[in-house]
Amino acid sequence: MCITERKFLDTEEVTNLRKALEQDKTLEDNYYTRDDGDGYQAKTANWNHPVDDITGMIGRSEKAVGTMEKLLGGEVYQYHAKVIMKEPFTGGAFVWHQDYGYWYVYGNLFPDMATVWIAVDRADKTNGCLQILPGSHRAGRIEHVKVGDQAGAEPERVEFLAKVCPLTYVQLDPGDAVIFHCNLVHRSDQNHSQNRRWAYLVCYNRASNDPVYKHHYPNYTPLIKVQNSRIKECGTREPTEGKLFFQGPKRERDPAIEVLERKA
Ligand SMILES: O=C(O)CCC(=O)C(=O)O
Repeated sequence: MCITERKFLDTEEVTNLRKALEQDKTLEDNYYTRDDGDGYQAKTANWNHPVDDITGMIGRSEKAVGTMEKLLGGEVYQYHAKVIMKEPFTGGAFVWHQDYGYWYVYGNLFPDMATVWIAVDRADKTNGCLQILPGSHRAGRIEHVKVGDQAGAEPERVEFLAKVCPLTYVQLDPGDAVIFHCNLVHRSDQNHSQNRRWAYLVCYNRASNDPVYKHHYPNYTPLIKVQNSRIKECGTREPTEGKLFFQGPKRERDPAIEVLERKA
C-alpha cells in the first residue's frame, strides 16, 4: 500500500512547517546519522510524542490520523516522528529496507503500521527522492542484513521483487505526501545536488499492536485528533514543551542493528 497525496499540506502550511523546522535548534542538537555503507550519511532527528507545534498538529490532524485509521483498520497512535535532512552534496542514501525490518525487532507483533512522508523541499531524482517497489508490501517481512549502519533488505530478494514490482521514483513538490505501509520496500539515493532535501515523517502504529518489548519508541499512548485548521493556527510557534528525542549527539545503539550484528 502506497498512496501519493498531492498538496497534502497547502502552500501556507508547508511554508510554515519549513520555517518552524529551520528555526528549531533542537533538531541540530539531536540529529543522528547512519552511514549508508559508502561513507555518506543523512541526518535524522527523531522524537516520540507529538508536541504543540506545527509538527505535532500535522501528526494529530484529521487528514493524517483519519487516513491512517482507515488504512490500518482502527485506532492508531504516533509511534514517532522525524525530520530527515539530506543536505546538499553530502546527504547519504537509505538502502533498500522495510520499516518493519526494524519495527519487528522492536516487538511490534503485527505489521499494522504505516508512515506519512511529507516533502518539505522538492524531492526528485537529483537530490535523492524516495524510491519504492510498488506492491512489495504484499511480500510480507523480508530478511534484513546489516549494510553500513543500516538494516537492509536481503539483496537477492529485492532483486527478484524488483522484477515484478518495478522501481518507481516518488518525485514530490513541497507539501506533497506519500503514505506507505511498513512492509513497502523502499530506499533513496545520496544527494549529490546543490538542493537540500528535507522531509517530515510521522509513523503510526495501530493501538491494538502495542509493542511487547520496551524500547526507544513509545507504547500505546492515546492520540488526540485535531481539526486540520489547527495546522495553520499553529503557524511557526515554538512548542511549550520540548520534543522527546530518541538519540542525542551521543548516539544510542539501534536494537535492530545489534540483532543483525549478532547474527552476522
Ligand atoms: O527519506 C528517505 O530518503 C528515506 C527514509 C527512510 O527510508 C526511513 O526513514 O525509513
